Amino acid sequence: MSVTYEVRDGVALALINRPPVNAIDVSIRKGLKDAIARAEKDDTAKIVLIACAGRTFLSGADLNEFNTGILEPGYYEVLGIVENCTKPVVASLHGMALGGGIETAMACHYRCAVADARVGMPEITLGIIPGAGGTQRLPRLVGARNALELLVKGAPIAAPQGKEMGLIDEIITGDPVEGGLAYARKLLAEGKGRRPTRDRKVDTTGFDEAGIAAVLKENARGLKGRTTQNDIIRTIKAAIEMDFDAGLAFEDQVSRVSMQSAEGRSLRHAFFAERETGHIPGLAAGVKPLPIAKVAVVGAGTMGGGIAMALADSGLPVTLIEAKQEYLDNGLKRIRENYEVSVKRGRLTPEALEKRMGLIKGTLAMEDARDADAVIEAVFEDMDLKKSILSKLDKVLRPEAVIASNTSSLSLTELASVTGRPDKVIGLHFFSPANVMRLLEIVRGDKTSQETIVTGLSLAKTLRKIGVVSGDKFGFIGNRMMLDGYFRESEQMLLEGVAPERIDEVAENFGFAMGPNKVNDMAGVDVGTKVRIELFKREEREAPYHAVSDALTPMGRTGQKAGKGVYRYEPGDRTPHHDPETDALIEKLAMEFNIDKREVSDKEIEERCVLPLINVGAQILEEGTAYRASDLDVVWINGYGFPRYRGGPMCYADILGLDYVLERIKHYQKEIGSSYWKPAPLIEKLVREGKSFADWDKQQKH
Ligand code: T1G
Repeated sequence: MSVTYEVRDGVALALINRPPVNAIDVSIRKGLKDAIARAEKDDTAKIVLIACAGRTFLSGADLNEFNTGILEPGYYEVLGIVENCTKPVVASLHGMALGGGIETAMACHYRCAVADARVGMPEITLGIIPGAGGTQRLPRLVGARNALELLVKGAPIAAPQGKEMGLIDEIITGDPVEGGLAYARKLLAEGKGRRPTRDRKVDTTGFDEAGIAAVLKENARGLKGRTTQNDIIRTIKAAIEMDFDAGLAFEDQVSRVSMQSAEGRSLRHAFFAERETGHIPGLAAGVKPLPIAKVAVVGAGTMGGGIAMALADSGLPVTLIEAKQEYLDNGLKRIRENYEVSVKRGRLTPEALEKRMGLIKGTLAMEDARDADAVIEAVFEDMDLKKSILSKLDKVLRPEAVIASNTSSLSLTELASVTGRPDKVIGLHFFSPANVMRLLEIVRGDKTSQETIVTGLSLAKTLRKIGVVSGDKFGFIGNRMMLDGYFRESEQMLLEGVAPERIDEVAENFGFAMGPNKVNDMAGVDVGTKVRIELFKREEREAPYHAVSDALTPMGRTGQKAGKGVYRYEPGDRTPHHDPETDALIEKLAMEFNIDKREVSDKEIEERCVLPLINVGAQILEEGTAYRASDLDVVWINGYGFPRYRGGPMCYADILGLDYVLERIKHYQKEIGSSYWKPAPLIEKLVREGKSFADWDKQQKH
C-alpha cells in the first residue's frame, strides 16, 4: 500500500511510503487519486495534506516506467484531480523533492518544507523535459525567468531559496508530517482556501530573447551538444501564450518525444548504469563489506595526496606515510594548498580546512599503519618498489586489513603474491585528481575475495565515487580502451598526416570534454609512456603503438608541464599551439613505419576515435574483464570525458545499431589494415543474433 489515508483533527493525511526514495509509480498515482476522492466525500476532512514517509518526499518519476510505459492513471489525470480538489491541498516536503515530486507539490495549493529539503527539476540531466505539468506550473509560481534557470540547470535548490522564489510557502521545523499537519491547521485557522496554480499568471520579467540568451550562455558548458533546452524554452513560452490546458497538452506532446530521443535514452542509461556497477554477479549470500574506519596511504605524491584528501573529505582519519621527511612535508603542504584554493573559491570554510587537515596524520613509520583497516599504496609505478611496500605492510597490518594498490598498469595478482593475504589485496585505481574524479576502478586479482571486492565498492560509495570492478588485465578497463582503441587510432591518424588540432576539434565536437592530443599534453606525455613501458612487460602490442608520444617523451616534450608536447605552450598559458617540430617528428616516424599520408574526413576522424572504443570494449566483455557493457560506459563517462548525453561508448553503439557499427569496423579493417580493426567476435555474434549490448547485459544477470 503506497498511500495511506487518515484524518487527524480535520486534516486528511495522504501519507506516501514507497522505499527507498518514494519514486512515483502507478501505485502512488492511484493511491493519491483514491485519497483525494475519499477526502472529497469525507466531511471530517477540511483540508488535505500530502506527505511522505522515509528519507525523502517524492523523488520523481520511477524511471523504470519510461521503459515499460507510464500506466494509467497518468500524471496529468492525477495532478489535475489534486489541483481541482474542492478542499485546499497542502504538500509537505523533505529530503529531495525532484521532478514529478515537485510537480505533484506544485499541483497542490500550498507547499511547506523543512529547511534542509531540496527541490529541483533534474529532467534535463535525463535528456527529457517535465511531463507532469512542471513547465506550466513552475513559471506560474516562480516566474518564467526563474523557471528557465531551474529547468536548464537541472540542479536542486535549498527550500529557503525556493521560498524566496515563491515555490515554497512556508519553512517548517521538525518532522515533515507533524510540521505539515500544523501548517495545514494554520491555513484552516486563517481561513485560507483553495489556490489552484493553474489560475495564476506568469511573470515574464527577464524572459525576453536577451534574458533567454543570457541563461543559455551562463550554462553553455553543460548544454554543449544538447537539445533539451530548446524544448524547455518552447514549453515555458506555451505557459505564457496558451491557456493552461493547451499548455499542458503541448508539454505532453514535447515530453513524449524527448523521452524517446537518443539524448533521453542515453542519459537514463547513464543514470541506471552508475547504480548498477555495485552489483556483483554471483555474489555469495551473506558476503558483506569489511568496516573501513581508518585508512593509511603510502606515498604523499600527487596521487597519494589526492587519495588522502578524498578520504579526509569523507571524514575518514588518514595516516599518510612517506619515506623521507622532505617528501612528507611537500605532500602535506600541497594538500593544504589544494584546500586553500577551495576556501578561496568559497567551496570550503577555513574551519573545515583545519578539520580535514586534522584528519591527515603524516609519518615516516610504516608501523603507524598497524591499526588501519585498509592501506592504499600510491608510490611510483614500479613493480619492485610496490612489492617491497606490500611485503612490509603485510607484516605490519592486522590479518583482516585490506591492502590496496593505486597502480594503473601493474598486475594485482603479481603484487598480491608477495603477501600472505592475496585474498585481501585489491586495486583501487583512482583517477587524477583523486579527490575530484568520481571514477574508481576496483581491480580484482586472481585471488581477491568477494568480501574484499564489496569492501572496495563500499569504500567507493563512502568516498562518493563510482566503483567499477575490473579484472586484472592489461590497462584494466579505461586505459585498455584508451590505449588500445581511441588514443592508438588518434596517433595512427597523426602519422597519416591529420593535424592534432583537427582530431581534437572533431573529438570535442562529438562531445568529448577534451580531444586526445590535449589530454595527452595535460596528463603528461611521459606518464603515458611510462604506463606503456610497464604494460608491455605484461603484453606486447603491434607497432606503431603510440609511436608519436613515445618519441616525444625522450625529446623532453612531455606536455603542458614542459611547455611543449604534441603542442607548444607559451609560459603560464595552457593554450595549445601547433608546433612544426612535432610535424617534423611525425613525418620522420611516418617514413619509418612506411605510412602514407591520407585524406581523412571529419566523419572518418570521429568514427576512428569512437569505433575502436566500442571494439576494444567488446573484447573486454568477451574476456570477462568487466561484468557488463554499461560498466564500460560508466568508466568512460566519469573517467575519460565521454559525453554523458551519448550514454557511453557501448550505449552509443546500441543507438547507432551494432549492424552499422560492424559494417564500419569492417570498412576500416580494410582501409587501415591494422590487427586492432579486426571486429570483436562478440559484436559479430550480437549482430548475428540481432541483439544489442544492453541485451547482452541482461543475459549476464541470469
Ligand atoms: N526511478 C527509479 N529508481 C530510482 C530513482 C528513480 N527516479 N531514483 C533513485 N532510484 C533508485 C536507485 O536506482 C537506487 O536503486 C535507489 O533508488 C537509491 O538511489 C514525471 C519525468 C533521489 C537524490 O531524476 O537523484 O520525474 O541501487 O543510490 O544517493 O516530469 O536517487 O538501491 O537498487 O541514487 O540517496 C526525476 C533521480 C525523474 C531523481 C537519492 N527524478 N534520483 O540519491 O540514492 S524524471 C530524478 C536521484 C521525472 C516528471 C519527470 C537520487 C536521489 P538501488 P540512490 P541517493
